[in-house]
Amino acid sequence: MAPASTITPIGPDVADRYLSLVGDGDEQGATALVAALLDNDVPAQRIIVDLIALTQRRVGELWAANEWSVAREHAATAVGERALAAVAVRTTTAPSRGRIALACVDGEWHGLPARMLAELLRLDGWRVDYLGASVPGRHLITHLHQTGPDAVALSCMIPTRLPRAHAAITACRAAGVPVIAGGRGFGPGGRYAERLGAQAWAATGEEAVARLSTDWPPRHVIDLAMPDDEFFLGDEEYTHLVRSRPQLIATALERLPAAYPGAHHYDEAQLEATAEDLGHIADFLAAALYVHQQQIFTDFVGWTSSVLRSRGVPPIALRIGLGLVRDQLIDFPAATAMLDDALGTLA
Ligand code: B12
Repeated sequence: MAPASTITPIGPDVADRYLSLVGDGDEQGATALVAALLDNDVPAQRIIVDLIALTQRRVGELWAANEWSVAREHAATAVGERALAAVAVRTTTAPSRGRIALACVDGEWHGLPARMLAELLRLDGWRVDYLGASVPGRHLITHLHQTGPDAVALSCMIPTRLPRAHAAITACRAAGVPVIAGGRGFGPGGRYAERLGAQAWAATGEEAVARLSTDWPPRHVIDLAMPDDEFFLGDEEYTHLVRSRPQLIATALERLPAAYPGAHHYDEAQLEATAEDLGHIADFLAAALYVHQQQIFTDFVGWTSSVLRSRGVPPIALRIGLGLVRDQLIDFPAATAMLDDALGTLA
């Protein structure tokens, strides 16, 4: 293995070494590696995008494939945060552009992707107020009134947070601050971002940097304050599902042993995991109803079935879970159609 001081570009050898360091929870090794890259004139942006971010995605795959435990993923992510901080501390940039408030949507705990974006923007000369994970809408708005930024950058990594993203975007518009949205929660190609009223969307941190430096505020925005009927998305089915979530899960758990005899012997941890899975079904279904997009629910079911498969959970378990939720929603045609469609993809 090459000593840290001789490392130059970010090739597969460096990526493998960094992955093994984060997988080992080796904070000192990982920060020494990024410091060595900086010493060798590798640009900070490349370290963030090609090393830290790419590795995080690999960490996600390893977790999803059940090769890494949740604890190992958490430890690796914590090391990733430190490596990013090590890059930030070594690269000071005087602000030469405007000011951006960057926040994760309420209930969105993926703070690291947003933090990476914060550093990329800072390196490009923006003053960035990084507000962190799960920022309640009202606090975000207070911050806007206190600081008057040129943009809000809003991160949403999981679609279940889209209703909250909508509330935040609407409030930012009302406060007169344009929003650039990002993160995989906004769907492929950011298709839900515009639907929820964001002025712009970017797929990656680098795309956001390019967009904000060339076209901000976006030329096509006419009236930021427009509260539009078009943006009213939640309907009765969505509201019912959100309100009845606890009861829905409790009833499904009660009925589970009759539908799936193996559940008679579930221990406390298995019951807890099942309740969590049922909660995810309810949350993804609610998000799909909110933006009227079947795809959100179908993608979730496909993703869940592969995660469960890699953990040796029989495919029938997911079918049963979906069925137990469906049986309680008979008067809700949009929800049952979504569940039927997703059940069809499982068959
Ligand atoms: C680490 C991690 C966590 C950590 C986050 C800790 C932290 N401090 O960030 C914790 C443990 C909290 C977590 C929790 C969960 N997670 Co998680 N997590 C991840 C993981 C492994 C890495 C995230 C990351 O850092 N990615 C790296 C960045 C760089 O990814 P990126 O998308 O390319 O980011 C770029 C763009 O998205 C964009 N971007 C991001 N934000 C913004 C904002 C703006 C304005 C712009 C313009 C651009 C932009 O710029 C970024 C930089 O280029 C991902 C896997 C993955 N592929 O990302 C899963 C992942 C996102 N998680 C997932 C899931 C399911 C969950 C949980 C539901 C798990 C559970 N059972 O509880 C919870 C949900 C928690 C919540 N409510 O938020 C799934 C989501 C799947 C889906 N259906 O959408 C993923 C994809 C894992 C997987 N392989 O399936 N997670």
